[in-house]
Amino acid sequence: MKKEALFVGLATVVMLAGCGGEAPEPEPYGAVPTADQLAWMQMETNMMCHFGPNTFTDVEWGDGAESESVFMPTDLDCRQWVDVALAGGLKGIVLTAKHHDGFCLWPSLFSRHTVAQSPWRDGKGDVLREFSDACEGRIKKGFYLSPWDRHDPSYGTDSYNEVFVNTLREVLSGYGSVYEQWFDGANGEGPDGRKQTYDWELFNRTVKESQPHAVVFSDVGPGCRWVGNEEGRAGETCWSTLNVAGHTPGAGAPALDKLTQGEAHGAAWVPAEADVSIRPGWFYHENEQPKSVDELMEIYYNSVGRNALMMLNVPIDRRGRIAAEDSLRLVEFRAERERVFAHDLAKGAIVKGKHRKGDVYAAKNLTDSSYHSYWAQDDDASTAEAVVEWPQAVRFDMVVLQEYIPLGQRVSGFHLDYRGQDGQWHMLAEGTTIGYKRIVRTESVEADALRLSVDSALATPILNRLSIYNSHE
Ligand code: FUL
Repeated sequence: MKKEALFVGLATVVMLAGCGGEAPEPEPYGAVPTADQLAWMQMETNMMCHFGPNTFTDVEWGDGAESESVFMPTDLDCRQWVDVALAGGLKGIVLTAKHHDGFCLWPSLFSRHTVAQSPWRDGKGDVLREFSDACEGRIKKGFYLSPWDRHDPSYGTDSYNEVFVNTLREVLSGYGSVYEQWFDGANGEGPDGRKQTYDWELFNRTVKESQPHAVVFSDVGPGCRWVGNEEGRAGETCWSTLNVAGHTPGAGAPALDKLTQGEAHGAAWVPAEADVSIRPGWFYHENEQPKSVDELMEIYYNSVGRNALMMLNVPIDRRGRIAAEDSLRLVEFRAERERVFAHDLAKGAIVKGKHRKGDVYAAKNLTDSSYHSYWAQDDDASTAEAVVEWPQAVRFDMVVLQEYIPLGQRVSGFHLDYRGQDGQWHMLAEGTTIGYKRIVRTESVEADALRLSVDSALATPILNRLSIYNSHE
């Protein structure tokens, strides 16, 4: 390089650093999601399917003594499951490869309680194969495996952990990529009342070896955690962080309210997954009916709207398909979500707010369509304020907020005010955590401005979205 060119280059660097320019990116705070956890959270809603001998014996928990011959779907069509999930706007499907009865939906070499011992497809069938072929290129798939096995005679002895890991390995290495591995924490009694001490360390290691990108669900993660109830309800306060050291799934799990709320400053990033069934039971029972759209919307607001992933179980019937009424309900559920969130009133409005030095951190990032642009404050801030203004008053009753979680979850208190027709500010709502997503339902108001105030935060607040809707439009 010529001497003059070097000088000009250096001068430019000095100039940029000295005046103008922008503040460096804020540092991440505390535990943060991995790329896989972030992609998982962005799915927002996914589906679970319970299917197995219980589907045919009409119970919720098989005892492992059921004859394999009961497993006899008359018209299995896994492509239909995928069609239904996609029509419902759900982004993945987790299938019960093995429930508490121990029956394997694939011809496992480590069990004599499997599809291979059933008359279905002359003992040559493999539900996991048909399921994974149906998902390929269309939707993400995952598996539920219950370590509690009421069939395996070794349950309750050390050797059972090895048996379980062998079946786990078959499932995770034989059917292509898996986005989520679902471990039920149930730990019931085996033969003679024996209890199993699960080797979670070994189970998690096995998942990591076969499916390094899979997010592992259990009461305490490591990928994501149980929300602490089976109603699809996260806490009003819901941190994606939790102190899991010293805890195990099942009896060793943290108290239920800790699972529902997470913990501020928790050392691990283990976001909540809110599992719930579209019907009263997890398995198909002819006399049960799916929940109404209103009930599903309530669950959606209480899970996705409170920083959790919604996992909606839709049972497979005796034909091996999703019943027409459930499928219709899912289409209606999707249509209702699309209706409510069709028109973001914050788009095109004027958004102002103090921000960290540099246009790249401005408040307008709250209303653009990019996930990775955000509104940030100086490093020492723990509060923030943004105002959205319209030239003419608008009516709304819902506000959606998102924190930029790749840099951690921070906000612990916020409130919203609106400026009414009297020109005065009025309190509209208040809340604690935001996290990946917070949906705030409010009274219906007419306003020419909305103000978001972050009142407290564990570290300087960083938000990437503020949207405003009128759900009664
Ligand atoms: C629970 C199980 O006992 C239920 O049968 C169901 O599978 C649910 C998703 O998890 O722990």
